[in-house]
Amino acid sequence: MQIDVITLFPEMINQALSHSIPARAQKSNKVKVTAHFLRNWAIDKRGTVDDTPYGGGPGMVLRVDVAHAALTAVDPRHKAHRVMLSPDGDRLDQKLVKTLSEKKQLVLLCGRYEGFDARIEKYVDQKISIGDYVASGGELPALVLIDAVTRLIPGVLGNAESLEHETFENDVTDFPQYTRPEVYEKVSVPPVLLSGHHAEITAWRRSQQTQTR
Ligand code: 4H3
Repeated sequence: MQIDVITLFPEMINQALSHSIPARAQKSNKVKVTAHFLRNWAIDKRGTVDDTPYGGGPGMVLRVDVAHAALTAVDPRHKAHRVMLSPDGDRLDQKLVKTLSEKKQLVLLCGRYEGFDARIEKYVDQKISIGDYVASGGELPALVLIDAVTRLIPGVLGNAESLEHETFENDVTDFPQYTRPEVYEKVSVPPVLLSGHHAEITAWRRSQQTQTR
């Protein structure tokens, strides 16, 4: 999968994806994330990408011509699924993450300030929100989306990180896990887990799982 991120802070994207599972996914060529600096499509040599809002009010609005030029440069034939991170978008849940993980290319458009000129909506396929709160920019929401999507791409997770029992897979929560010490501040590990009876352990774990849908 190819993921292109259009942002005023490309280093936020590159830095966050340089660790752990997302880093390994990129090294193995199963996913390639490219961060593009929105200012490269500025209207002038000063690097202008925004302007004051028509009708007045505080803050600055990102220009639609600049954002459209960036989208066209990154995805000239509109082959990609173009997503803008926005607090009023479709809520990101594991089902949407799964759908996104099956795309060949995603383009993620990250706003700052008061957001993009509303006319940008014509040039994106979907607005997505990671939850009902406002962040200072679209980058952190984009990173949450990238992390969740990337780990569903076949071959990205190793055996030790298998999706098999994970929450949302099979529509149930994961079961509680324990490790040493056997007793901590008078609280013991459930005895069944120390019993060595595999059928009983499996049954107990099932009893601990609840439906997610
Ligand atoms: C997405 C984007 C929250 C989310 C975002 C979310 C900054 C959108 C700016 C950016 C606009 C102001 N906040 N819940 N913030 O997924 O470009 O809204």
